[in-house]
Amino acid sequence: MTQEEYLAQVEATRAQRMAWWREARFGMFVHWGLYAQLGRNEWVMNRERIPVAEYESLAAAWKPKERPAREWARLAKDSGMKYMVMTTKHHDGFCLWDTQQTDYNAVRRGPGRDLVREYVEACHEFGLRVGLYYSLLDWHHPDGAQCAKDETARRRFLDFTQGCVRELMSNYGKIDILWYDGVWPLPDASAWESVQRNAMARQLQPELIINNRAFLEEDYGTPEERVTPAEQGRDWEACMTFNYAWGYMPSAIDWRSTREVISMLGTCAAGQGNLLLNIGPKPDGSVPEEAVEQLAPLGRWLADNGEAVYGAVDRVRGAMEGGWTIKGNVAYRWCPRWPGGELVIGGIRTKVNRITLLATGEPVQFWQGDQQLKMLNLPQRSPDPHAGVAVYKFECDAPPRQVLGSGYVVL
Ligand code: H79
Repeated sequence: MTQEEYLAQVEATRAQRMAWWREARFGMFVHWGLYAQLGRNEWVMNRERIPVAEYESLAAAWKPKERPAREWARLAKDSGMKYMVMTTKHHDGFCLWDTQQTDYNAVRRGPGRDLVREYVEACHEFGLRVGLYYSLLDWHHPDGAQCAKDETARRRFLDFTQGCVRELMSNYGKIDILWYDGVWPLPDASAWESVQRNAMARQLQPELIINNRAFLEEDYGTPEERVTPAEQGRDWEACMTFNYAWGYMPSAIDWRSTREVISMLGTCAAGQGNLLLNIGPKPDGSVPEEAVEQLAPLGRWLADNGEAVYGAVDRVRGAMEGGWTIKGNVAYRWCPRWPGGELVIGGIRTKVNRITLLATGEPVQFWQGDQQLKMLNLPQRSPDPHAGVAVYKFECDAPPRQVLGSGYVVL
């Protein structure tokens, strides 16, 4: 298959392949590997210049508990997440699956079992879509750096890379997402043989969704540690840490709050994107308590307010000011700051027929003038018991529009 044929096929099948993903909104990222034992982030081997042989000893020492992936998947499900993405190999090169490409893997070393298989089974058990993260960059493989300088090394390393991806796409049943990362040190898609590898992956997994981190734009963009929408028409997913570290790092003690995660979800839904929120499990696989603490109320909040979050949404930018998500003739007003008895909204240009509190369906009295809409007789305290973020559903006559601008001009 030529590159043109490949790209045409990817384009032609995208809408159908991405249908579930575009409605899912929220996924769990899991960074788990040897580095968890050091507890100083997933870049520790590079940042502390740990010799390969010394770092390798972590492989023999790693003894995770029984099937921690079930814990992650249960937590993801209860938190309102619809899919997961797990590191099968991070930049440190340790493979969490039963690979024939290297013996630096979880079956042959300390764990003595296939941690990717356990993860995939856990996703299935809890009804979650399955994503596999794979780092092209490899600090352990002898050709991982040499490949940039030596064609023989590059050939060996690419055979290794293609072999790894072939196994991941062949041995674990249906895989929903292939999440590449780390393109150092090769310069482009051609050097990484990305078209060949992705074409192979898609042949093995016809429904596969692939991210944009192997020098091909593929299915979606991946802003990291920022929630910035892509241009209209381009799918995107913000990958975000929970405590400003990807791998387990007990010293990283500032956790994003439930309310911050809700705010990120709002920005994603307003921009037709997804949120991939990370956890970095401990060496034994258990989830840091702080993550569970913030996710528990989030799950309850989503159970009440999911209609404003999941499913096909329209872009807010250009239609409304911030603080909304929209679907057709319906607008959802997110209220993280509670004003008390009356809420006044300016500049709504569409006739509003009905306003209800999304969580309960309880109608709200309101008055709509030309430039102002006043919601009346509201409670003094936020009616949302989970996170203090109430959502109101506005049913309108037409696709909602709000015009405020920076000046004060009565139109
Ligand atoms: O897997 C996570 C990161 O390890 C990986 N992508 C996410 C999903 C990633 N690889 N490279 N980068 C992110 C960009 C590189 C950032 C760096 Fe640094 C800045 C490398 C060195 C300085 C971050 C901060 C890592 C060490 C210090």
